[in-house]
Order: sequence, then structure tokens, then C-alpha cells
Amino acid sequence: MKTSDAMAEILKREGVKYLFGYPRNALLDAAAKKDIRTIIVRQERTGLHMADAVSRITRGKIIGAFCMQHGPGAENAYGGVAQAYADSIPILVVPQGYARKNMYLPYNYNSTLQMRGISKHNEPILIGAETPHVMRRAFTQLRNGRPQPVVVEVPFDAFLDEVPEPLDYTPVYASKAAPDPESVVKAAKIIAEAKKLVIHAGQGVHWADAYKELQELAELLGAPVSTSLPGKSTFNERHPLSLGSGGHGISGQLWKFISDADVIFGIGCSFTESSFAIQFPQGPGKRYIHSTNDPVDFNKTIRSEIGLVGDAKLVLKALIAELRKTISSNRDATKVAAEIKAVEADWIKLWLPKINSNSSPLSPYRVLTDLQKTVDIDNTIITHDAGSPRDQLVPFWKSTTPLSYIGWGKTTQLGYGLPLAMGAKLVHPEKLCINVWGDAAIGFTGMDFETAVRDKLPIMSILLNNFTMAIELPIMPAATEKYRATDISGDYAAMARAFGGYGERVTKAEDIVPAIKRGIEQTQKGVPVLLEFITEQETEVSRPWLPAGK
Ligand SMILES: Cc1ncc(C[n+]2csc(CCOP(=O)(O)OP(=O)(O)O)c2C)c(N)n1
Ligand SMILES: [Mg+2]
Repeated sequence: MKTSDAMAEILKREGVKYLFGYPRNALLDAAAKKDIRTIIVRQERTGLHMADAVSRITRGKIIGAFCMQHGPGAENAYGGVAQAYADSIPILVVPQGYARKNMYLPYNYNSTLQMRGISKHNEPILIGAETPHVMRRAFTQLRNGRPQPVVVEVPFDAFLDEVPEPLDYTPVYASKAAPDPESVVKAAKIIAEAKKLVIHAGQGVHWADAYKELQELAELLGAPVSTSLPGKSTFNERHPLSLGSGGHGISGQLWKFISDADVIFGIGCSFTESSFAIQFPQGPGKRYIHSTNDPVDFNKTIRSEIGLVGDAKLVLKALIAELRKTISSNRDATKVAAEIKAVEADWIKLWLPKINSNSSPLSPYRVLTDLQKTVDIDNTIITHDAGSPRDQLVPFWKSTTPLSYIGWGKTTQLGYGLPLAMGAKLVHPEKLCINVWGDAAIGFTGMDFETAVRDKLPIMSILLNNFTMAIELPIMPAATEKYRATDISGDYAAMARAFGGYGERVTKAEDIVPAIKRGIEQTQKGVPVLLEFITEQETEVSRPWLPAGK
């Protein structure tokens, strides 16, 4: 068999169900022959983001895979691989390479070299017979340790090599690490004795499927739980102990509790410093216990006293068992829950004018509040985009079920949201899959609304069109005034209709809910939807430590 057929067979054995791609790459046809669904996008980045969604939504049970051609295909793909690398998502990337004799010819793009900085493991197939070994190493890295992209470049002539039969390939295992018992004892003591503990959950809780254990620990200790952007929906945000999740935008209760905390226990999180992450306070009186599956995150910015390396479920189980030696029944959480409620009520009061606004252009806060009230939240998967829509959604949206919110942002590729929703819809056709984005974001991947129509992925896209990059307005006042540099324009509802989808433009507050209902109905009929809300050029974000308007 040829290299391409051997690779397709290996993908099949490893449970890969979809291959996203853009021609030319011999794997596309070989995979189709094996009944792996090929999905052709309109640009490489979209396909990578869709593969990324498949890995996220299935917690790596189905590894997302993407392939593209050498040269421009590989060059164009960089952003999608980089996003998954920064956000720690495992995807298999198979760039076709130039023919072996030309791989190192100046100035041919060589993915093995050029993608090294954005992949966990990177290896070409130079001899077809080595395919099973290269792929075994690739899948082992995808399923073990920190999840991140793996690149297997195949020079186009190597696709035609013969691979010995029968194919010698068995699917690889996924290992888990458990924390060192001595550290667990020390951590449990600090956690048990904390006066104001906050548990902060990251996406490691998703990957370890440790939702039950996270809730058990919180209830045992009567401790509040915050989540990072990628950790959003690891803990039911309607639970009385939830503080919600935060990034650049953050709720009042989350900020108050982490400001007051004496001990913060981070589970399955990286505590990475970023403009789009919670700014954790440090200094006297702040103690951190940090648990992650990769020690590279220890002491990056947040100095921790104890590091617990391991799978989040195993870590939580070990901690719960240790704590139960001294705490026999759940601590009374009434006081903490009442305080969360009171702080939240004070905070939300400040936002009521925007949330209830009847203005036209619309307030984005009103649109997103109405959206939250209208959808069946348990059966919805929603994701934000880069820019203001993220900051307007995250502090206010209360996710209830695991993986019903795809949070992201270690790097922030505009246009990531639509392909994430499309990938999620592929895995969960029964759920309402939504992306919320702005009119700058749609400029990047908007053409792929056509892919949603063509590939029958009836997502619902919520576009907040304010005809500008509102988030950049305070940064570029001179360029805006002199050259209108932040202005953008477009009739995106018409664009959606032109592609064969459902498009509707909404300008009045009383039309928001009926339009959303019409949109949901269309998705149920199998039609992708784009609802274009004409919104104010809103720049205010919930940052409770700053005076309003900053
Ligand atoms: C590929 C890429 N380039 C640049 C940016 C920086 N950036 C973040 S948000 C933004 C503008 C967002 O405008 P829009 O989507 O219209 O949202 P608004 O702020 O207007 O609500 C820019 C330029 C980015 N995140 N990604
Ligand atoms: Mg905008």
C-alpha cells in the first residue's frame, strides 16, 4: 500500500472521523476511501480551527486532523496551528511537503522546520516504510502529556512510496500522571486551614473529565469556584458556589473573592499572565497551590507554594480522600453563597442600564442577555471571538453543562469562533451551536459561512456589527479621526443569504428575541443562520477594579 493509504488506515484505527483540509494533499482522497469524512474549507486556518473544536468537544476521544498542500497551503495554516499550540489543543497536522529533493531548497517553505515553534512534536515521513513508526510517535504525543499540535510533513513524492503489508500499527495508549502523595498531604492541610479559599479551575478539568470531583471538592469545603476562559463550563455557573469565569472582562463577585482570598488552589490551569486572563493578585497574604499536568506552568508568573503534577481527576480524588480524613461532612456553605449573591447583585446593578437598554443602535449587552434568556442553555454550545464580544459575553453568560462554552484566548485569532462552532456542530448535531463575533472578526473567516452551508452545519452566528473595531477606538484616535482607519462596513445578513443560509439584520430591541427564535427554527431545519445585530460602538468592559468607562 502507498504511504497515503497507510496513513488513512492509521487515522481510521486511531478513531479519526473527520479530515479537514484544502487541496492538494494525497491524504484527502485516501481518507475518503476509508470513509473518513473529508471537509474542504475556504482557507486553511478555518480547517485547523474546526479540527481544534473536534478535539476540544470530544476531550481528545476523536483527534481533530487537518491536511493541506506544500507552499501556500502550509504557509496559510500557521495561524491555526499557532492558536492550538498556545491554547494547548491536540490536533494532527499533515502538511504536504515539497518533493524530497527540494525540501531544503531556498526558499521553499519547510513545515518540519518552520512549524517547530508551534508544535509539540514535528517529524517528516521521508521513507514511506517508516509511516507506522512516525505515526505511532505522533499519536503518542497527541494522547500523552500536554495536549498540543503534532506536525507530520509528507513530501509529495513520499506519499507514493510503498509501505510493507500487513500494516504494523496498533492504536496507542493515553497515560495519566498522579501527584506525589507527600505534596497532596501538604496541600490538603493548607487548603483545609484556609480562611478564604478560592478554587480556580482551568481546562485541565475538561480534559480529565473531572467535573464531578471539582464539584465534590467545592461542596466539601464550601469554597467558591472561579474558572479561566478555557475552564468555563467546568463548573455549573448557576451553582451557589460559582464565581463565574473571567478574562479581560470579569464579574464583580469573581474579582472580590480572588482579591480577598488567602489561598487560591488552581486545578488544571496554567495561571498564564495575559491581557485576556484574570490578573491574579500576588504578595503578602496570598498563597497559591498549583496543579497542572505540565510543570512548565509552575512559577511562570504566579509563585506557588506547592505544585501538584497530574491529571486533574486524579489530583482532585487524592485531595478529597486526604481532606476527608479530617472533614467528615460538607462544610456549611450558606454564608459564602449569600456573600457571592450579594456581591453579584451589587455588581449587576451597575450593568442593568446596558442589559435592559432599548437603544438603537442596540447595546451588545442587551443582545447577549436576550440570547441567554432565549436559548436552551443546557443544550447550547457557545463560543466568543477575539475583541469586545468576548469581554461582553464571558462575565455575564452562565454556562451550566460541561463543554457548553468553548473558552479560549492564549493567543486570539480573530475569526476563530465560527469554525469552533462549526466543529462543535459536527460532533453535536443535536445541540444549538453559536459563535458570537464582531464585524472585524467576520473579515477573517466569514467566507467559511459558505462551508457551513455546503457541509450542512446549521450553526447560529451572532454578529455584533458596529461598523468599527470598537476595541481599537481608544488606541487609534488620531488614525480614526484623520483617515477613518477603524471604520469597516458590510451587509453580512445579505452575505449569509447569498451563500444559501438564513440572514437577518436586527436594529430594534423588541426584534431581538423574535429574531433569535426564528434563527433557532432555521437551524432546526438544517439551515445555517447569521443574525446581524446593529450595535453601539461599545467600549466599556466589566473590570470591577476600574472606574466605569476605563
Ligand atoms: C488575526 C488578528 N489580528 C488582530 C487582532 C487584534 N484585534 C483584537 S480585537 C480587534 C478588533 C475587533 O473588532 P470587532 O470584531 O469589530 O469587535 P468590536 O470591538 O468592534 O466589538 C483587533 C484588531 C486579533 N485578535 N487577531
Ligand atoms: Mg466591530
